[in-house]
Amino acid sequence: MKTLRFILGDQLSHSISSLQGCDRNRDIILLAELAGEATYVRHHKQKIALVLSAMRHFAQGLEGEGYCVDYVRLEDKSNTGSFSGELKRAVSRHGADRIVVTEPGEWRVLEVMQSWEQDLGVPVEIMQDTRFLASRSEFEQWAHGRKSLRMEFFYREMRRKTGWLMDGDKPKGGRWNYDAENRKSLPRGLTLPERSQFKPDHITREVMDLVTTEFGGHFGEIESFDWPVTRQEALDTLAHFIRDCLPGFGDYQDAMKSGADFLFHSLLSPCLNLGLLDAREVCEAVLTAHDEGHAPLAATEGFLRQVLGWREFVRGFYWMHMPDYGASNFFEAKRPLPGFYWTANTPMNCLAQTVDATRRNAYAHHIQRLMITGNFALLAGIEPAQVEEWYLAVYADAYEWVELPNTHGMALFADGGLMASKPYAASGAYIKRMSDYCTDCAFDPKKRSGESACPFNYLYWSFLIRNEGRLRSNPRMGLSYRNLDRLEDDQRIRITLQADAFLDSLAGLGTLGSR
Ligand code: FAD
Ligand code: DLZ
Ligand code: SF4
Repeated sequence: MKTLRFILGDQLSHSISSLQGCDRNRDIILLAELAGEATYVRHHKQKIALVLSAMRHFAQGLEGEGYCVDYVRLEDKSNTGSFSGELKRAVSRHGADRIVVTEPGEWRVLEVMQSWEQDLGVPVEIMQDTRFLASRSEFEQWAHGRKSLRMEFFYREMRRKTGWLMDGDKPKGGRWNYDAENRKSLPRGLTLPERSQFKPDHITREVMDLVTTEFGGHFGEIESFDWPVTRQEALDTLAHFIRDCLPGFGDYQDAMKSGADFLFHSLLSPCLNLGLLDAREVCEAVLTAHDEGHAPLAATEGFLRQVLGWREFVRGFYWMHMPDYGASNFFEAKRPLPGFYWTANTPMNCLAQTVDATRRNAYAHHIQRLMITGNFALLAGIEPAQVEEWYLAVYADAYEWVELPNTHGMALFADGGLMASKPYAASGAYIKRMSDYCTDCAFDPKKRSGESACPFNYLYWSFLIRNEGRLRSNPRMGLSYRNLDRLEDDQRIRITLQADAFLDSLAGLGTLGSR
C-alpha cells in the first residue's frame, strides 16, 4: 500500500499525527504552496512569507531525516493553487492508494477534506490534531450541560488535569487568578526587552521576493520580516522570552506604549499556531523557570492562563460552535470597516499606532487587538464579518480557529454572550490609563463631547444608549448603566448626534475620522 501523507502549512510539527507510523521507505509526504491559501483572505505579506518559509525549512528538515518529500512550489506552472487540486495531482503522480492527513484548523478546509475520499476514490484517514492539551471531545464533555461556557472554569479544570501550579487540589499560592496584579501601567523609564530578530536566510529571502512579486498588493510591509521560521529559531524565541520578558509579563500584560510594539509579550503565537512549538513544551518551560525562581507566581500564572486557558478554550469553543458561529450579529452592526484600518491614517493616535504596528510587524499585542481596534469596531458598530476578515488577514498568527472566537465573541460580542459575559466596551479613560497614546493625540480623553473630545468617549456613551434594550439587564453592565443614568437628557442628545456625525464621516460622508 502506498500512503500519501498530506501536511498542511500550519502542521509543521514532527509530532503531527499524520506522520505517526510513517514508513520512510514507502510513504510520500506532500506539502504544497497554494495561492488559494494566500488569497482566500488577502493575508499580510509577512504572514504568507512566514508560512512558506517555514514550510520550505520543514520540508528540508524532513528530507534530511530520510523522509520522501514531494514539495509543490508556488511557482510550479502546473500548481492548481488548492488543497484538493494538489492532492489529486499527487495521488495520480505517485499512484497512492491511501491518504493520511491531520484535521485542519479551519472549518472551510475540513469540509473540503471530507469530500476527498469520494472525489479521489481512495481511503482518506483524517487524524485528530493531538497538539492541543484538551481534545475536542474533552472540551465538549466539559461544556456539556453548562448554561454558559466561561474560560475561567475551563482553565481551572485544565489546571487540575495537568497539575500545573497546583498544591494538591488547591491552586498554588491560594488563588486561581492573579489578573488584578497584571494590570499595571508602565512606569516611566522602565527598560523594555529587545525583540529577538532573525535575519532572513536565503530561503526566506527567496520567499520574500516571491511574495513581493505574487502578492505585492496585499497589506503590510515585507522588508522588516524577522519572524522565526525554523524549530530552532522558535526554541530561541521561547528561551529569549523566558529569560528577558517573562518576569515582567504579568505586571505589564495590559499596558500599551507608543513606539513599543512588543513590550513583555512572548511573540510565540505564530510559532505555536504553525506547529514549530508545542503548547505543552512552552508551558513546561515557563513552569520550570518559575520553579527555579526566575519568574514570579503572578507572571507564571498569567502566562499559563493564556496558553492553557484561553488558547485551549477558544479552540474547543470554535469547533463546538461551527459552522454557524460567525453568522450571529447581536448588535445588528452594519457599518463598513473604516479605511484607516488599512492605512493607519487617522488623528486618533491609539488607532494609528496600533494599525501602523500591524502593518510593519503583522503583529499587535492582545490589548491593542482587544481594546483599541476591537473596542473601536464594537463601539462604532462595524459589521462583524468585515472586522473578522481584517483580523484574519493582518496578523502572522491568524487562523480561523483562534481568530474567530476572539473577534466575533470576545472583541465584538456579536454572539450575544456565548463567549464573554459582557462586551469589552471602554471609553478613552481606559486607554489613557493603560497607555501613553493620549499625550500625543489630537483629541482630549477627558472630554465627553465637543470638537476636541476623544471619539472613544462619545462612541462609548452612544453605544450604551443605542444598545440599552440589549444590555441593561446584563448584571455585569449595571455600573455602566448607572453612570449613563447620571447624564442629563441634553447631554445624551449631544453625544448621540456627535457620535452619529462622526460615524457618518468614517463612511466617507465627511472627514472627521481620517487625516
Ligand atoms: P502573549 O501575550 O505572549 O501570550 C502568550 C500566548 O498565549 C500567545 O502566544 C497565545 O498563544 C496565547 N493567547 C493569549 N491570549 C489568547 C487568546 N485570547 N486566544 C488564544 N490564545 C491566546 N491569537 C492568535 O493566535 N491568532 C489570532 O488570529 C488571534 N486573533 C485575535 C483577535 C482579537 C480581536 C483578539 C482580541 C485576540 C486575538 N488573538 C489571536 C489572541 C491574542 O491577542 C494573541 O494570541 C496574542 O496577542 C499573540 O501574541 P503573543 O504571542 O505575544 O502573546
Ligand atoms: C495560511 C497559509 C498560507 C498563506 N499558505 C499555505 C500554503 O501555501 N500551503 C498550505 O498547506 N497552507 C497554507 N496556509 C495554512 C492554511 O491556510 C491552513 O492550513 C488552513 O487554514 C487550516 O488551518
Ligand atoms: Fe485614543 Fe482618545 Fe486617547 Fe486619542 S484621546 S489616543 S483617540 S483614547
